[in-house]
Amino acid sequence: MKTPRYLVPNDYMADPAVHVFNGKLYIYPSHDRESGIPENDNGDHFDMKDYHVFSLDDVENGEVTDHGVILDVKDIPWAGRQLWDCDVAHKNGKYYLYFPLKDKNDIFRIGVAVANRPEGPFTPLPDPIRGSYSIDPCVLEEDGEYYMYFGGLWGGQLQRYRNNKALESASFPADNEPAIPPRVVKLSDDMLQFAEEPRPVVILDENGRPLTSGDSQRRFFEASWIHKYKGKYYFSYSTGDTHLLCYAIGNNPYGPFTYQGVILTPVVGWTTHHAIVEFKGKGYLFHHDCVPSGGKTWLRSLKVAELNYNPDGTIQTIKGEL
Ligand code: FUB
Repeated sequence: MKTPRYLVPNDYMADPAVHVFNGKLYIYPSHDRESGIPENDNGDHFDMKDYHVFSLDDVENGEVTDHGVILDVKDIPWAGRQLWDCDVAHKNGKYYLYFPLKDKNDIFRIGVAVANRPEGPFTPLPDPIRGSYSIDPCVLEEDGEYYMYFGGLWGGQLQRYRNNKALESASFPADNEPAIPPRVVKLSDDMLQFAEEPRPVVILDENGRPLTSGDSQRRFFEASWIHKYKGKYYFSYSTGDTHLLCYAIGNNPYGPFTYQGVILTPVVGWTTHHAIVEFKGKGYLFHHDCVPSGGKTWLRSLKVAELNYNPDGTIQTIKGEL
């Protein structure tokens, strides 16, 4: 694949989660829209109201099928506002859509909706997952167990929690202290709850020390994704205000993970967010940028580029279009 490809040129879609189900590639993005809400650090302008699912058989040239709306905020009983980045997992013939949404008190929780097919429609449960908080869930299946990674700073509210308890007020560590970690948690057998308390995902530097809060070029901000390559676990994420997609490698789903480098340099827009998938023997980076909307940070467009590894398992950095 010579140049990256826009996948849904007639609408604004972002934050792709991508999986191969029944030999087809399915994309579950956020559905951006013009809300008229002014841009702020809280992300209020990302006021999304539904999800679509897309499928394709050939990443490089194939037609992208839009299967339409699979979940609408008006059908979620506990909804306040803002459907952000979701993910989907498959177990025993059912598909589980995990989505972050603010509840009626404006607190992000993670909800679940269930379908019999990857194309949905998905039926939401009446309540969010007990003990869930913050944003950007992504799910790994490993030997019949499912692990959810989640979290996001600033508008994603992760700075409001310590040891899975809500703080009186948000708190950021000093620059030389360990950065706020994303979280990982095993899901219950029925896929509808956490099976344990969420644990911190520790990202270490080359000397085995946790990345610090002041290390804004490398520390976690949001957009967790996890994939496996040659027996290793690759945890990738966005650095938020420094606009990089980075990755770290570990030996098991709980980590720790050791920082390796940049996957994608900054793109047009503020957020950067992705999914990494192998399909028909090739690696791909699904992501978004704001080139088609002329740089409006809340109107993002889905894109795919080829992703390649070096012989030592490191990822070759892709240059974002600026
Ligand atoms: O789409 C809303 C938020 O923007 C996502 O949840 C973040 O990861 C960022 O892409």
